[in-house]
Amino acid sequence: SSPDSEGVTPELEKAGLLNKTKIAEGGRKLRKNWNPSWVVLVGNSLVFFKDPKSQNPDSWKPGNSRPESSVDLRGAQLQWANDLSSRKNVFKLRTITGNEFLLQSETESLIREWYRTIQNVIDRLDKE
Ligand code: I3S
Repeated sequence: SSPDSEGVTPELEKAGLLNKTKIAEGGRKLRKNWNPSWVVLVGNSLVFFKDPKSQNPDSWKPGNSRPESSVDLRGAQLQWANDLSSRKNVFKLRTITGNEFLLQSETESLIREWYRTIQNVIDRLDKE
């Protein structure tokens, strides 16, 4: 990877469109509000964008679109969560700070691929 102002540019692992809702903030339950989100997995973070103009693989780079929010995957937990929604193909991501998100796709292969890729990052961080 090429150097930037932070030292090293993190590696883009994956980007794509998923449905997202935040269901807890710091352990406190929130009301669901499903929305499409452009999701970018880069370095140790999952970054969410809501602006449709962000839907390109470079959106996370400095100076491009502003993210809606960003999740640190260190210490995070993933689990399938079909019990938490009437939607199919849903998993829950819980951060170490107690923020919880549901991510969903109509396409099973696609959500499985996201689950696997995020879990790989979490596992890598656990070993550091
Ligand atoms: O788990 P819930 O509370 O049944 O989730 C549904 C509701 O949050 C609903 O909103 P209101 O009750 O605020 O109108 C949402 O529109 C639904 O999408 C939620 O359920 P799903 O099954 O889509 O996750």
